[in-house]
Amino acid sequence: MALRPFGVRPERDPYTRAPLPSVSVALIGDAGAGKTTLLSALTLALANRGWGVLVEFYALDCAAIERQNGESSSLSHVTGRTSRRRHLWIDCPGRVRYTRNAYNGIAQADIGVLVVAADQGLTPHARELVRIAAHVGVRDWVVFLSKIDAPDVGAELLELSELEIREFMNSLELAGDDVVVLRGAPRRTLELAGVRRVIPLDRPNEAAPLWALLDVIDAFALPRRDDRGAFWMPIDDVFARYGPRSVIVTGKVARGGLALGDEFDLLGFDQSARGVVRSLHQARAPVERVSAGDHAGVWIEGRTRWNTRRGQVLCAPGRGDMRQTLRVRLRALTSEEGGRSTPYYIGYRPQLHVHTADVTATVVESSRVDTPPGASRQHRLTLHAPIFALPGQRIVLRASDQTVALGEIID
Ligand SMILES: Nc1nc2c(ncn2[C@@H]2O[C@H](COP(=O)(O)OP(=O)(O)OP(=O)(O)O)[C@@H](O)[C@H]2O)c(=O)[nH]1
Ligand SMILES: [Mg+2]
Repeated sequence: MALRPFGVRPERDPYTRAPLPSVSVALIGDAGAGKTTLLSALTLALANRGWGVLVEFYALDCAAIERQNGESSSLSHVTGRTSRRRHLWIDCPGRVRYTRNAYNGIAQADIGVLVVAADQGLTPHARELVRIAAHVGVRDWVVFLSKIDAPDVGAELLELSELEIREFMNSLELAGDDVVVLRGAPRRTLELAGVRRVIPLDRPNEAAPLWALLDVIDAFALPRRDDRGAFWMPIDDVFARYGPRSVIVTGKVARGGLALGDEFDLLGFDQSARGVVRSLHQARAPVERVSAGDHAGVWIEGRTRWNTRRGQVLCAPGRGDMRQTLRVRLRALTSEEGGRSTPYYIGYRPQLHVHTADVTATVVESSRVDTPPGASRQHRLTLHAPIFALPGQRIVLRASDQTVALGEIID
């Protein structure tokens, strides 16, 4: 039995109605760079063409803590479309203490938009986030220099910021010389739209950088998706719906597909349960099937928010196993790269991030006793809770709000 849908009506939603390929785009940058404002302005431009629904700034940063502090703390997902693609926009928080949430958004992204405030420049934390994203597989980038209307921002400063960004992207082998750098003032665009929320026709330049951003995103080659393999999807969020003993879990399908009526296993953090898909959603509208690359919502009966959490995965029945020890290959970051300035040793206990999971890990064996900044090592890690993990997956080790090392799972 499929349940009555919640949220938008699919026949009215520009995203679900369009039979177009979809990509997910993460907005990444330091706190106060203007990501949420840019996203709101983008939805304004799309809404003006009937290609999306306007999402106001305060609807993106809507949690009490976000309103109080004037900054994003959790992820926001917004959908829209152009004539060529459907877009899932992910607004990542920029504050250092929310890096865990930003990481979660990065793990779902195909394309990155690096937002840099013209009056702030490329900060160390923005560099850290780009480095992490590039490592976990976000290779297509656009840069948006925002707040060009701020006082003291002149042509010279813009040129300098642009140079610095290109140089940095080159250092990560992200084709910094060719990356498109756009300049705009999204807040001004929103202000000009006034209460009627229409960008004035006599100010075509206001929306130009927004359309240029969409053009660049549509010009990237479509990411390769593995539709054929065994299904698995990391859970990024859990919502209580339809009563106390059922939840909706959301996440981006990593591999394979899932349809109504299919069975699945839910694994991770000491939980292992089997379920049946009774209701599936995409962009809050009901669908019959989702496949690799789609951001999906799956209704699960018989579970609660207390035993279902981010970092667990859904996978094809019997096709996933949980791991409590991992062999990994990694490189410790230097302090210039935002890493530690001193070595760490066997017994070190950082936080391991893999897909949307994060779990405390202990280094129990290492190819050398010490791992100074910049060194490459193989480690055996024991995890404090078993999680679903696959060989070849990229990992990030973090501790005390620092990225300590980047690597991958050997087995
Ligand atoms: N002058 C000017 N200010 C802007 C512009 N865009 C955003 N701002 C201001 O910059 C501040 C931060 O903007 P946000 O969009 O919340 O920044 P954010 O990157 O989402 O920040 P976090 O959520 O904390 O990561 C707000 O006060 C905005 O009003 C712009 O184009 N021009
Ligand atoms: Mg924000």
